[in-house]
Amino acid sequence: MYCVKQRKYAVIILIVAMFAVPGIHVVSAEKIPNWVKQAALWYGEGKTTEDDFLNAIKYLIEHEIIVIEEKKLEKAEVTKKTKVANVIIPNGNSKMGNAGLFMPLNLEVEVGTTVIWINDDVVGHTVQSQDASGKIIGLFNSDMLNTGDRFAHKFDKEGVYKYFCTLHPWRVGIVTVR
Ligand SMILES: [Cu+2]
Repeated sequence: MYCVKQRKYAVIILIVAMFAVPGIHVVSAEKIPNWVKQAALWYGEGKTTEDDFLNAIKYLIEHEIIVIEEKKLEKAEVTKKTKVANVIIPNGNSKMGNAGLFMPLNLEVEVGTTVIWINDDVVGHTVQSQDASGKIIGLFNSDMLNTGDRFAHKFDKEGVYKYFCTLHPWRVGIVTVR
């Protein structure tokens, strides 16, 4: 008798707790099948096993009657996070000539991509955005990047973006955003 009472409380606490947790909510109470309600009731009365009761809750989650929003949020975050592309500033980038070009020289990305410049050279560089005539504009402008340093900029609009290094102004690169 005492045991049944305890189970009743346990069921009530469990159900209240489930609905109180942020991110978990019941889409429609009418969608809860009668056998699930019966399973909860029987479990409370000690007439069925814990497994049956847990299976009933599992059914509600699998059929999205109970929706756990955090799971969906995480998926959306992952999709956002994948839009990243790198430009390597390679060894020899400071020298004039065709060695040590930015890799890639013209990076093509989708709108919303975060571009990360990584200095792999033994000397420092900067990344400065330019207009078509070669003048520095304040769109994306790094500080001095020493070996191993990174600089990131997110591109939210289509366009062809030119940049160069103020220390080695012959060294230019392009980011094309589609
Ligand atoms: Cu440089």
